[in-house]
Amino acid sequence: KWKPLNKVGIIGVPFEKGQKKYGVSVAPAAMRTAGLIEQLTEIDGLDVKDFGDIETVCDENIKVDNMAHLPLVSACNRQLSNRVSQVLRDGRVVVTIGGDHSIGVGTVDGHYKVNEDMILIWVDAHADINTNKTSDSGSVHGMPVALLVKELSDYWPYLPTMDWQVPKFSIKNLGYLGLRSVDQFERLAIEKYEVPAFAMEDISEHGIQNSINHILQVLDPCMNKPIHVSFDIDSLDSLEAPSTGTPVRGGLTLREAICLMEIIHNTGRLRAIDLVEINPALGNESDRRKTIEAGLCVLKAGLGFSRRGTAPRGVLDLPVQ
Ligand code: Z70
Ligand code: MN
Ligand code: MN
Repeated sequence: KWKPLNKVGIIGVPFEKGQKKYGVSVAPAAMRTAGLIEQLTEIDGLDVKDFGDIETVCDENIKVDNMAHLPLVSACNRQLSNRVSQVLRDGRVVVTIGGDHSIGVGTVDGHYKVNEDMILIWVDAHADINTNKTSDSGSVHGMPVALLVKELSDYWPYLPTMDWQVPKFSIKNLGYLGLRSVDQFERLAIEKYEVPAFAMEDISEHGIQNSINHILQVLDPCMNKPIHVSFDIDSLDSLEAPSTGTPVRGGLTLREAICLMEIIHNTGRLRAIDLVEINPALGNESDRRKTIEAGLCVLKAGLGFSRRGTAPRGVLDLPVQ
C-alpha cells in the first residue's frame, strides 16, 4: 500500500544559536558545495527541489531563564515550521539540513501540522529532552524534544516569543536510537513515559535491524503512520563523523546508520529527515570531508539509493558493439 515518495524538497537552516560553538551554520552551504543536490538527483527516479535557506531575523532583547537566545531560536523555528509544512503539502519528502538540533522544534512542528499521526525517530548520542530547569548548559539544542511533546508542557514556564508553537505531539509517538550521553532527568523522562529507547548497549545486544524494527513495531504496529527521522550526526561514532560540536566515542558505524535509513526508506512512509549538528569549522580537512560524506550517505540511504546498484530503466540488454 505504501510506496516511497519519489519527490524530495531540501531546506537549509544555517542556524547555530541553539548551542555555543561557531560553525554549524555553515553546514547547509558546505553540503551543497559537496554536491548534495547533484548526488540526490542521481538517485533513480528522484525529483529534487531546493527550497533554499531559512533566514532568521529578530532583535533579541527578551531573556528567559536558562535558555540562551530563545527569541532567535523561536524566530528561526517559526519560519522553518511553515516551510516544512509547505514542502510536505507539495507532496515531497522534506529534508532539512541544519543547523544545530534546536531546529527539530520547527521541523517536527511543521510536520505535525500536516500529518497529525506522524511518529518521530530521534537518532542521537543525546536525548535532547531537557527542560530549562533540568539543563546544565542552557543550550536549546538539548531541549527540542521537551519543547515538542505535550506531556511535558506543564514542566515549562511561560515562554515569551514561543506562542506560535503549541506542543500537541505525544511522547507516545517518539523513539530513540544511538543514545550514549543522557542526563539524569532525561533518563527519568524516558523511563516515566516508557519511551522506546535503544541506547548503544541495546544496539550492541540486538543489532541495528532488530532495534529499528522494534521501535517501528512499538510506535506503529499497524504500519500506517508517516515517519520523521531527526538525525543528529553525533549519533555516529566520532571516528566516522568527527566534525560535530559534542563528539562522543562508541557510536553508530556509518554502515549501521545506512542500514537504519534503508530500512526506514523501505517502509515507504518516510516523510521527513533532519540532518543536524554537522560543524565544518571543527577539525581538519579530512575530518570535515568524512563528516560531510557521512551525512550525504545517510540522506541517500533514506531517499532510496541502493548499494546494490540500479539497472537502467526500460533497458533489457547491454549495448551492442
Ligand atoms: C546536554 C545538554 C547536546 C548535542 C549536546 C547535551 C545536549 N544534554 N546535544 N550536543 N547534539 O546540554 O542539554
Ligand atoms: Mn541532538
Ligand atoms: Mn547529539
